[in-house]
Amino acid sequence: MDIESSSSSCYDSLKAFDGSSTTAMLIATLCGSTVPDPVYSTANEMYLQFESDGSVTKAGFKALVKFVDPSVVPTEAAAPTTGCGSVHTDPTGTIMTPNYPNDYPNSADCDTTIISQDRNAKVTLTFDNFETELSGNCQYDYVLIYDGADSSFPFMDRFCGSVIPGPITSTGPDMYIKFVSDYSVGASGISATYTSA
Ligand SMILES: [Ca+2]
Ligand SMILES: [Ca+2]
Repeated sequence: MDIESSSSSCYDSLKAFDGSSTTAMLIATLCGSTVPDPVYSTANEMYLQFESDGSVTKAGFKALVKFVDPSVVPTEAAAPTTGCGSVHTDPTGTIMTPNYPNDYPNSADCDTTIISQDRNAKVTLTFDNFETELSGNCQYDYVLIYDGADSSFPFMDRFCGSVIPGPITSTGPDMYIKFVSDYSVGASGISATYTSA
């Protein structure tokens, strides 16, 4: 594994999607020279996309593909929970936690990615409602926002509780939003709209 990276992001990258194209959920964005843990799909398809930017090349990667029985996939390595979270490519849209406006489930882990088709656009996320379990450092239930297509991009903010955060705008064309809930105490959750312009 040797793919050009910076300290906080990937200049060149190998992306793995949980399906047959880039419209499937993004499972991993890989770069750097540390051999990553195995990447698992949730079903029988995985789409890999290697991209290099305008300068600096490295040796690249070599990977082994194995078809395995789902029972051997480690739980902690399994792809993110499906059925919540999504990939959005429309210029505007709505994002909600599962069951909204009823309480979200415990043990949710929802990954939402907004990918602008206009690669010069920025994404603005506006919260319309925000009701999540409040905890001191937002360690129980929370939302994380990253300034790019996944959590390898710069972290922007972390929210919990019931104060509606102000709008957040990315510096680039993509935004990644992760919602996590713990094992107890729910709330009505989050409703937000985004615009890409
Ligand atoms: Ca490069
Ligand atoms: Ca909770």
